[in-house]
Amino acid sequence: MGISTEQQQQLDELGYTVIPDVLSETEIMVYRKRLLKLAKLEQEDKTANMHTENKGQLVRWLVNKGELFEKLVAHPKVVPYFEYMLGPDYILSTLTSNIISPEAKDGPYHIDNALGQMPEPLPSFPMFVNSLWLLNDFTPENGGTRFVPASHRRLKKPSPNLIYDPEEVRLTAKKGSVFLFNGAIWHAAGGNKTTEPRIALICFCCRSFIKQMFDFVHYLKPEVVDRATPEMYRIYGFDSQPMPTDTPKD
Ligand SMILES: O=C(O)CCC(=O)C(=O)O
Repeated sequence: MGISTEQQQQLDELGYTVIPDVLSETEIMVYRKRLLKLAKLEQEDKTANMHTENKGQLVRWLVNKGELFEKLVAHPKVVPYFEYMLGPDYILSTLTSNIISPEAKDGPYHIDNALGQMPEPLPSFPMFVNSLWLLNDFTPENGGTRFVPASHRRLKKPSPNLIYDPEEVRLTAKKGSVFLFNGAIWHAAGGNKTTEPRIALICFCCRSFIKQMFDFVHYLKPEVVDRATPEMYRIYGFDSQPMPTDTPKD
C-alpha cells in the first residue's frame, strides 16, 4: 500500500510528516524499559555513547541487542514512506536510539550523514530519510526535535554552530507516532526542561547506492540474519553489495 497524494506533497514540500499510532502502549513500555536498561548497562561498562555535554545518549546497533528491535526494520506502517522517498530498494543505514535527559540544552542543527560532507548545492532529491519513533509525547519543553520545515529545498548545509533559524518548529507529537523526515532538513534534538528523559528509537535509511553507517552485512549476529525475511535481508543491505561476478578472479 502506498501513501496518499497529500502525504507525498507534504514530504516533497515541507520534507517531513508524522505517522500516527505506529507503536502500541505495550510496545512503547517494553522499548522504553529495554532502552533505559541498555543505556544504564552501557554507562556501567563504559561503552556508553554520550553527547550534548553528557545529557544525551545514543544506544546503537539495536538489531544486535534484542529480537524486539527487528520489528522496526520493515514495519508495514512505515515502509511505504521510505519507499516513496528513497525508492523500493532502499536500505537501512543505522538502527539506534537517542535519549535526551533533563537539563540537556539546545544544540546546533545538522543534516544527516554524508550530506554534511557534500558540496553545495546539495542534491535536490532525497538521499537519506530519518525516522524517530516516539517513546514519549514530544513537546517543545521535553526535547522535542527542532527542525526547519522545507529547509531541504534550500540545498544548503546549516552553518556550523547555527542553533536557531527563524523558521524553526519544535516537534509536538504523540508517543507511538513516527516523525519521518528528509535527512536534508536542518534539525537537532531540543533541550529538555522537564524531569523525565525523552526517548526516541531511530531508524535511519538511505538509497541503495550509498554506504551504510553500520556494516550490517558483516556484523549482524547470525541469528538476526537467519530471522530476516527477504524484505529485511534487502533492507539490511545484503542485496546491494558488489556483484559476485565483479570480484577479482585471482
Ligand atoms: O533525537 C532527536 O530529536 C534528533 C535525532 C537526530 O538529530 C538524528 O538522528 O540525526
